[in-house]
Amino acid sequence: MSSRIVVLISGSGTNLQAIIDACDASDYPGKVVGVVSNKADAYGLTRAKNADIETITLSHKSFESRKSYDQALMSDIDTLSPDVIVLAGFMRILTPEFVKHYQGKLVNIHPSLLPKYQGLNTHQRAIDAGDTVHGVSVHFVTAELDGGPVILQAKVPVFETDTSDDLAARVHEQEHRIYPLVVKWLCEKRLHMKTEGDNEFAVLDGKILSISGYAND
Ligand code: NHR
Ligand code: GAR
Repeated sequence: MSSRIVVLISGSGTNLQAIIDACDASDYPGKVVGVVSNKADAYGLTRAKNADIETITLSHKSFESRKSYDQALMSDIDTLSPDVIVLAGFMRILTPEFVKHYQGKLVNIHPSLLPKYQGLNTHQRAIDAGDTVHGVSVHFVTAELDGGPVILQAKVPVFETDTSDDLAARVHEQEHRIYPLVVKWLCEKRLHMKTEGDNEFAVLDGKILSISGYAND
């Protein structure tokens, strides 16, 4: 049975597009059944419409609190009966209640080699620090911002002449490769999040992944 994927976006949605494209393969174990944006002008909504995917726009600006916004977001998402929820450039921090509701089904792609550079502006921060290697991480979402267990990372070189945009473009190419792969593992139910006390782990095919995820070298 094909898994039902819901993608949350705030912007251009190139990762959404990579997942939509991957789902076109006849042997892909999931399909995108809905795209949810907190911004009405997100270009990703156009990508979804072009692919005949249902869209929902829910602006955080019409809510008094993060809690009430997330409650509305949850009920909208639940109308789509999702098996997998994918944050793809979704720019709102989610409440612990939201995260708990979708525990183990909710993943994010973050443009750094976590645990480095949690939060925003990651490419510029890597350049400013003089890093020669940068990259991207896919992780399970937990209440700790960008702190959930890493599933897969990809590395890119940083060149001396790089601007933040140069580096972002290089990282994006890798994002579009690794995100559809991780989503596939989730759809196939080969990937789980395991909780032991206060610690969480990513588990693939029954094996706990190292702190830098599957592609550890
Ligand atoms: N929510 C939880 N609970 N845990 C995570 O790991 C999350 C999350 C929500 C989003 C993506 C994340 C990233 O990959 C993400 C991970 C937004 C912000 C932020 O500061 C930080 C990290 C991420 C996404 N957002 C501001 C806010 O007040 C708004 C910024 C804006 O609108 O531009 O929510 O980097
Ligand atoms: C991606 O680079 C993703 O890693 C990053 O936003 C971009 C979204 O691009 N995510 C965050 O910074 C989350 N705070 P896209 O809209 O083209 O997929």
